[in-house]
Amino acid sequence: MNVIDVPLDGSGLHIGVVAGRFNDFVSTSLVAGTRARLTALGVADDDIHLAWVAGAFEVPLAARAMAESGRYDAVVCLGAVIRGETPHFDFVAGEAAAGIMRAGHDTGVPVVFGVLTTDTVEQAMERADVDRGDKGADCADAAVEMARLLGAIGGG
Ligand code: INI
Repeated sequence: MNVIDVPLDGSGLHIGVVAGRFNDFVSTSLVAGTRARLTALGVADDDIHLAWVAGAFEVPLAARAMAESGRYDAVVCLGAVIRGETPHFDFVAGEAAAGIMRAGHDTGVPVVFGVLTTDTVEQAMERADVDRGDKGADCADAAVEMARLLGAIGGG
């Protein structure tokens, strides 16, 4: 069996990041984790472009615009939808997830899902904290891996 093995090497890649301002104390931590890991993987800081949007509901549209622009090898979507604080949790979280998936599938550009969906603020902070869950870093890994993988397969 031939395994398509891709290096986790971000050098030369251009990465878009979209972050929801809602619950910004969580999103800021996610952005920090993503940026730090992208940098550690060799992505030039100038080649990381960050767009803030109002909330998770707006993330998919901005991510799609970035993906369609042709300027990015992958797009990372970040945000936090916290059940305890919203009666329309399911709509916001569900539409964000579906829209982010569609943005990737429709454009062929990897669009990575880093919108936290939790019951409490504490759970969100635990997952976003760069010294604990560091979900932002996981998303950076996924973005670089998917960009390299699509390149290796020939679809990117
Ligand atoms: N947006 C979030 O990113 N997280 C939330 O928890 C949230 N709550 O609680 O409602 C939220 N709402 C805003 C939404 O994403 C849109 O910005 C707003 O509805 C305007 O379209």
